[in-house]
Amino acid sequence: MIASFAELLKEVKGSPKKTIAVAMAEEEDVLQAVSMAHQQGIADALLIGDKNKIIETSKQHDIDISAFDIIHAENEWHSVSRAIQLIRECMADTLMKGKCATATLLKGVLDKEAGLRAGKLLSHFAAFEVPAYHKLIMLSDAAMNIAPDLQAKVSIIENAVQTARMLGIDKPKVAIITAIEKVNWEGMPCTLDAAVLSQMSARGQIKHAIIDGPMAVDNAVSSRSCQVKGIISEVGGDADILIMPDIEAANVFYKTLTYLGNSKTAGIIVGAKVPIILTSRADSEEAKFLSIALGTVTSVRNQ
Ligand code: COD
Repeated sequence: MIASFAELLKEVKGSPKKTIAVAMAEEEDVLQAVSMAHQQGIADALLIGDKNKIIETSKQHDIDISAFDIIHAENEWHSVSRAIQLIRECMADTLMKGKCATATLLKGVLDKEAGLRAGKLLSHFAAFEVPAYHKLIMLSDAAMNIAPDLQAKVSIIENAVQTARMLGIDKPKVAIITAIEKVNWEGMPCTLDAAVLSQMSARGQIKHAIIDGPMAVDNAVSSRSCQVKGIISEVGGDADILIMPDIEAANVFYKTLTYLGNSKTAGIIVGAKVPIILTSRADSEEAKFLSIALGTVTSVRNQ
């Protein structure tokens, strides 16, 4: 079981190298991250974007990109579609977002003819190493599905569970996060979804996980909170995965951990033909590097 990013890196360094197609690679942090991944034997890269700007950015920040092929693309959309095409032609194993907008990348991925759909819902999966928690904590969906309904939540859970299992967590503990631990069907309909998801898990309709909800974040990560509130739960205080009610809650949680929680972060889109390394533009070079490691390990284990 991978319980820290150090363990993730150890695992990925012992795995076969993968090739990343970087869409709109003319961004300093992205070039730093792929260069570091190459130096550490984790991944190779194809840099797609404005060739002059890629070279200029690398020179300006003294980044060694000599090992990578650069494929010129006229504009943002051309960069995204060319990167996706290279994956479809098996020239690369994972896709990475460079300077392009998230929505542009996702629209390219979702394109029915030329995209990377695999016949199921795509969702964002993030992992955090937080000093206050005893293992990695995983989160979905902070970046793709805006307001998932019950059916979409089932798919989001299945994607997250599958990814956690690739990290060696055989039966992840999943907390369905809401503001309270009881059902309030009128005021907070997400609590009703949480109760249904929990029961679906108990009856084996969602497999390979232990799911409990509704749960507030404190119940999910603190046994003491469960004791105080009289919650008896296998998940309480030991959750591996937090499923948020919508993108707003998930994104606020993601950014709070990143900026105020002294955490390390990695994020990818799962459910497509290949993992998509997708970080926020303001995320650190380290977050981009760790996301490459996460994307690479899931690519290796997905084979
Ligand atoms: N998985 C699989 N198929 C999907 C998904 C998904 N998650 N989302 C949409 N589709 C399919 C639909 O079934 C349809 O066939 C087609 O894609 C278009 O669907 P629309 O019209 O609902 O989708 P778009 O193209 O308008 O938008 C899709 C986005 C993913 C771009 C949109 O949901 C979005 O903007 N999400 C938030 C992205 C964002 O801003 N993230 C930043 C937060 S950091």
